[in-house]
Amino acid sequence: MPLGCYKSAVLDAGNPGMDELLREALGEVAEATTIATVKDVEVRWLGKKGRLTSLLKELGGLPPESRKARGAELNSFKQAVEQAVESRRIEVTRAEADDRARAERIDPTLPGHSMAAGRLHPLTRIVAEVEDLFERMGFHILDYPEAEREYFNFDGLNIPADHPARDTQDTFYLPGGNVLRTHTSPGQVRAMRGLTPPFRAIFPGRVYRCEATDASHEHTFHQVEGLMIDRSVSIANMLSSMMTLLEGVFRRKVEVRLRPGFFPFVEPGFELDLRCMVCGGDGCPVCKRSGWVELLPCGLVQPNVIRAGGLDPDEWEGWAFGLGLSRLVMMRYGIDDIRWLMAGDLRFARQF
Ligand code: FA5
Repeated sequence: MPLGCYKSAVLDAGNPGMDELLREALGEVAEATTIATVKDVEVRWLGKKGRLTSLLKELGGLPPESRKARGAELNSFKQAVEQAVESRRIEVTRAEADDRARAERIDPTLPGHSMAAGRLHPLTRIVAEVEDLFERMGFHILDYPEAEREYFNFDGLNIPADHPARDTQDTFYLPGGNVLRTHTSPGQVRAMRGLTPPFRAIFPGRVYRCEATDASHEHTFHQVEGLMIDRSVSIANMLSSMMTLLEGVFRRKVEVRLRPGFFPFVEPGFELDLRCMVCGGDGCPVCKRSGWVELLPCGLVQPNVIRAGGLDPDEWEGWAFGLGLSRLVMMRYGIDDIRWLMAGDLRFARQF
């Protein structure tokens, strides 16, 4: 039976007390605005200790002739309140769901949070370019340990035990006959032992030296070693590979100078210097006011090193270079202090 019928049935029963009560109950139901308050009203009227229950308890004390009519009246009252509570519960549940949906509404037209895009470190970029250049010239790209056996870092490279390069000022010694490699040259002996000649390879990597830092010196920096082993190699071929590298990185002709250089693992040895690109050759802290930057030592591989690599120096020759990659990056981007490269400063990295 619809609510209105119960209502009129009770209201029309001619009992002003019940009419009043029903109005009061329905008023409370209508005022409940949450599930919890609807429940409160239900308990207050229909619960075990509710007002209707106490009225029902009074039925037993009535004379039998009026008990039936009173019982029917209370029953109608009960049904009217129950139905009102149920309808109100449905309304309030819907209203609460609507409120929640409104509060949680997503507006897809609002601008999103912008994500900061990362950048490649300039060293990473140049390594990728150098690797690409040499790969196209048929070179292997190799990778060797940074924590290196003393043997490969020194002895195998014809650097005897009393050589100044072994001085503790230059080398970070590790336990068990190991060092943090001071250059990428240990890869020369490893490559000769690992590859079948003839071959050509480069090995880029991080190297460590226990030395004071300044605008062009770091304790941790990067080099790229180049090595070619064949039955007969030429200095001209070595120089042309190095110029291909430099002109590939700078995308133009560059000014260099070649002078003799001494390294126990090459003979003859050379130093290839680059006209300083930070000051244009006028002189600055990077080039130590000389206008030239030491960049690319090189030479023909010393026979003892070929031997350490397990090859016969009467049968095989080689050339090698050791590019100062960190300084190359400085020249390419005009960076006036090498210490920026490893500083981890985002203001620096964001410029590339
Ligand atoms: C060597 O390390 C040799 N292994 C290079 C070599 C390889 C010679 C093969 C012959 C044949 P040197 O110590 O000069 O050489 O370092 C090579 C280059 O690394 C330098 O020309 C310079 O560009 C760079 N370099 C050297 N020391 C530092 C440093 N502390 N900080 C930054 N760059 C450096």
